[in-house]
Amino acid sequence: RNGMGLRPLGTSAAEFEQDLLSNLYYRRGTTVESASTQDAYETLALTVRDRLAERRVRTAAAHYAANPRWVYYLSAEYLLGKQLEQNMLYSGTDRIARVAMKQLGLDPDEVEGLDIEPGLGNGGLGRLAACLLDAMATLDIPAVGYGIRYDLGIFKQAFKDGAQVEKPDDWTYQGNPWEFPAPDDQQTVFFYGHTERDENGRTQWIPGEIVLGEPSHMLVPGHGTDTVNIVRLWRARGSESSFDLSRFSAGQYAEAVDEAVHAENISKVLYPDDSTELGRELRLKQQYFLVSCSLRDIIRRFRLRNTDWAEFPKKTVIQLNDTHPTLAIPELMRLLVDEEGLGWDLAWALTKQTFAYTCHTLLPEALETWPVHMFERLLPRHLEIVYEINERFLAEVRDRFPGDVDRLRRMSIIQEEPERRVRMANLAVVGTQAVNGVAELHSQLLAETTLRDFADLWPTKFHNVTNGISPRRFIKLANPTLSSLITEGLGSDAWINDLDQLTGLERLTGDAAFREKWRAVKRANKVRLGLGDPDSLTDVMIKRFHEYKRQQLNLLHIITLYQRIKASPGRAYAPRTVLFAGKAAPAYHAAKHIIRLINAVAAVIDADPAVSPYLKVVFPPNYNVTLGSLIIPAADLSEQISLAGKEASGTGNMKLALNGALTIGTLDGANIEIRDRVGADNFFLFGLDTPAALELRHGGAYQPRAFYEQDEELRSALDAILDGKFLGVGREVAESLLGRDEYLTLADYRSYIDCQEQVEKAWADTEQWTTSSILNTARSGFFSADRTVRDYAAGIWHVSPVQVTR
Ligand code: 26M
Repeated sequence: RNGMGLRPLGTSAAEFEQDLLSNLYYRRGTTVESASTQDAYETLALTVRDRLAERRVRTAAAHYAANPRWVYYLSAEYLLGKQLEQNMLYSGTDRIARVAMKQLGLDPDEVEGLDIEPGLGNGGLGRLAACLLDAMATLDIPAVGYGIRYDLGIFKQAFKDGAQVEKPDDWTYQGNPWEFPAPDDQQTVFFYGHTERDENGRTQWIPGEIVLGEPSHMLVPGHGTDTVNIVRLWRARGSESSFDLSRFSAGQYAEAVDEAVHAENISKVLYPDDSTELGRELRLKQQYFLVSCSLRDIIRRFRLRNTDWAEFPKKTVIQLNDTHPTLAIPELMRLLVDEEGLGWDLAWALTKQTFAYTCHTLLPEALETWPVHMFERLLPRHLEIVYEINERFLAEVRDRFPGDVDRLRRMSIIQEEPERRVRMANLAVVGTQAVNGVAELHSQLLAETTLRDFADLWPTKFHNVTNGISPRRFIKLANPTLSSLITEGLGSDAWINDLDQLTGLERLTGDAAFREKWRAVKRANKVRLGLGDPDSLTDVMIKRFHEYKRQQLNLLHIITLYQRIKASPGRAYAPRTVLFAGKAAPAYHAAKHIIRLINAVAAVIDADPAVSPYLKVVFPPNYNVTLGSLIIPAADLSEQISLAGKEASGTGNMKLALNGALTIGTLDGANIEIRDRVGADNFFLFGLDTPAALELRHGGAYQPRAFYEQDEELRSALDAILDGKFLGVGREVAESLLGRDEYLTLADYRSYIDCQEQVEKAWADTEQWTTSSILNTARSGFFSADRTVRDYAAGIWHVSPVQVTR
């Protein structure tokens, strides 16, 4: 019996089989003979989950006993990926579960196929949150992730006549076996209303709407440890008073639930934008809902073991994933000053010490600001607090830089012109003890450009923490055959939790048999993916569609190749499969035009027998963590071609390099660090660097037409689009490039085309290519999220592990 007085769950296939039968019977109310595949799936999930639940209970007990310093990760988005496979691996049941299912006559692949990915995020920022949770658990760091349980996740992408159409992602339609409801920890959230001062001069917020926050959590197990942390997600509910009994009694049934439905809209849907701020009130409401519920929960947990507010920052660090949860700063001030009665100065000192902020962008249009009038209507007390924070802050700036009004205007949390808005990034910098960018270049540019004034004022506040990825999900689970080969080559699987050990592969580059096996694995992964010729160069660009990422540059290369093949059909071209995958924000028309044009070019090439043996463009719809995990292991070439200075870090670049793809890329984000590590010989570099791009863009003299006129191949590619050669679509794309070309695509065209020729030459030398591929894997250990979390722990969080023992 274990510490809870329970019979421990078995570790053999026979015991697992018994537990499947028992769960099928008692938790689904059925038997193997009459079970549907859905019954079998839910039962398998519960049987796996049970094996983690015991670790979870022990983790909670160990954490309670230690009363440690906690990391609370606040994020509006999580892209956790499918849970079943991961939880089988982490609970050590992957093998026995499959044996047991076969024993019961169930098809494991069919049953596992019903597992659904929770798509509660847009892209890089949401997936990073999931990778950091994975690494924190693996490193035994006491942590809780807080987020929103959206009813509808990121939309499902389909193509109709080559154009993106969006469908709702009702991810819990069949239920969600991974979720633990926690109704006892429900919270109450206020909105609207007004403020009043009571007789003691204390401020009270009288709300105009009250909404309930209903928590549930999912398990976040560590790999190779007993730690199981949680991610707690909040769902909005109408409060009891929002049900209008008098209306119901009067027969107005729909009207009676109006208010409750309205409240529940808060967690209805994830906003599918990943860079432009729309300024919608419901989005602000979502942000405050997350913040209010999570802070109350954090304080509840603090109080289980502590009484003194002075201890709060010693026991708590709250990491803000971008500005989305920045309302937590004025909210903690409100709780401390209005509800707890602390003086402003003490409350402010505690607040600042508690928070840290990660910035994920440099794009000015991605910096969140909220109209003051909207902010004031929804959160009247928070606006007063923000004003007070701002006044005291500006006094400090005035002290340091007397007479510098322009600086005051730039640094103010309130933007005055052309309309009054609250600048969330300024609030986040002012209210935290540490600010970090997500790659070396990005952190440097933040301090020199976007947040320059703040770095002048507080130079030591600014940090870099280069992003990382979970080696468990992005190589062990995604690429099982390569993982086995690596384990065979290194003689142990310890590399999975200590990714620097991959350097041991370097010496195997000299082993012809190993290289042969390496190639065979890559080929088998292409066969598994099932798109395009497995012997062709598989050229992969997988990421959200955005003009700064420059999918259009890749497309211009494809058109150029197409035209070269058409012009000289006799030559021997190395077959290439170019794979795109990614979603565009539904309202981002320029990005959608690029998608439409890619699909048109793919169709034209497919229909042309002179070209199709050499060139194929594929665009599987609905890119998500699951599809990524299938594509990444099959890639030979990784396209990381953003305009230098625009991509904060990128993490797909790391996943692809780790899986042995060679990168063609600019000196942007983490590409620079990848190239530094894998070596310039194993990386295809092209394009303007950041200073050159800034000079060209802001020098004011950039004329995309000049590049068009000077470069015959470029002109011919754009003319083909303008002449309607690709089903008549995509003129908007060409016109935008010839008009403003915001992201200097035409300026980088020639350099990119020439670099792609180098790729083609390198591909022809199979053995050398394989060596480079192995070296990419061998030298990518730095990009483990375990290293990222260690960096946060040492430089920002100042937390240490808590061991969970038997
Ligand atoms: C904003 C307003 C309204 C609705 C949604 C948003 C929003 C949502 C997500 C804005 C930005 C969002 O994410 C940005 C993002 O994913 N940034 C990426 O972060 C990665 C992890 O740090 C980096 O690797 C990428 O370079 C960066 O683009």
